[in-house]
Amino acid sequence: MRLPDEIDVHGPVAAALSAGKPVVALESTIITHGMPWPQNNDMAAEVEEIVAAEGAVPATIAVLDGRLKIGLSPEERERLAQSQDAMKLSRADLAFAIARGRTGGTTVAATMIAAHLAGISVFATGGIGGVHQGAEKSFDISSDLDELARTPVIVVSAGPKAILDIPKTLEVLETRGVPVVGFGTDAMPAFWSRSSPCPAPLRLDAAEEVAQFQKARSRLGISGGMLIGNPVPEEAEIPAQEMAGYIAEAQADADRARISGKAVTPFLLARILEITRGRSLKTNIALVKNNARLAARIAIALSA
Ligand code: PSU
Ligand code: MN
Repeated sequence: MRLPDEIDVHGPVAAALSAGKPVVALESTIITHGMPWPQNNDMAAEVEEIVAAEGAVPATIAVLDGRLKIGLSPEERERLAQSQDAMKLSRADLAFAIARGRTGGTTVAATMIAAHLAGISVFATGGIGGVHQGAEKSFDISSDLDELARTPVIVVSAGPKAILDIPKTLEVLETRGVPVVGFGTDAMPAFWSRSSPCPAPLRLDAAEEVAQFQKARSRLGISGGMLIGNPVPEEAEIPAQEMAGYIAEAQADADRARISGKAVTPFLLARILEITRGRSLKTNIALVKNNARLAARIAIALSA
């Protein structure tokens, strides 16, 4: 398949794709807007190592100086992690950054688009975007949800970020026809916490089962992505009742500072990091690593 001229596929990723070997896409908004330097770079490097140790090839996706990169060298990753003016790119502005020669981290939505273009069908992130608290007034609903409905990539997450309205996020996903699978759990995971009051709409317990489900969907011509909710490991969890207070405090600060649009999620994550004195960041790193491991296993099951 001939890729658009704007895309650069990193050598090891290109080799794996042409040999039909398992590849896992990784997003980069978590690097540019989700975590501070230098933990962002360390996290990104460790996540790639985990994917490789499982036997799949990691492809961190980002836009660097107008080039859509499918896989980064360690130098490129470090440059992105230190960049001060990186954009936060979603479906609306991915091509803008490319046309204007800009640099940016790709959100879940933009990473899904890029992964699908390159022929990658599994992707690991931390938590997806969704329906924000107070969305009935702000109309703030992440375009991650629409992308899950249209682009056939399996997204491995620790659930919707708990700063969101999780019941409304699940309702929108159901309306849009997106399967939401609790991995080894009956309760929908809530990012920093292993469970939320919402039941997981579907449950699977093994990577092979996820692969079989996605293969059945594609044989039936049911297009679109799938969301896996993989609970954060127990030892890294912050219980939901405890998180609720931190989230409410951060949300009140965001409201007072009139934060809106793309800035909301980065503001809340950074504020919660301050309020928990770094504990939320440790949990975030642990859950991303856990998701990378599962994504690699799913990619391997899909290619078998
Ligand atoms: N997971 C994390 N940290 C993050 C994100 C996910 O652990 O920062 C990013 C993803 O790129 C996701 C984005 O697409 O947050 C959601 O942003 P918004 O709510 O503005 O759509
Ligand atoms: Mn938003």
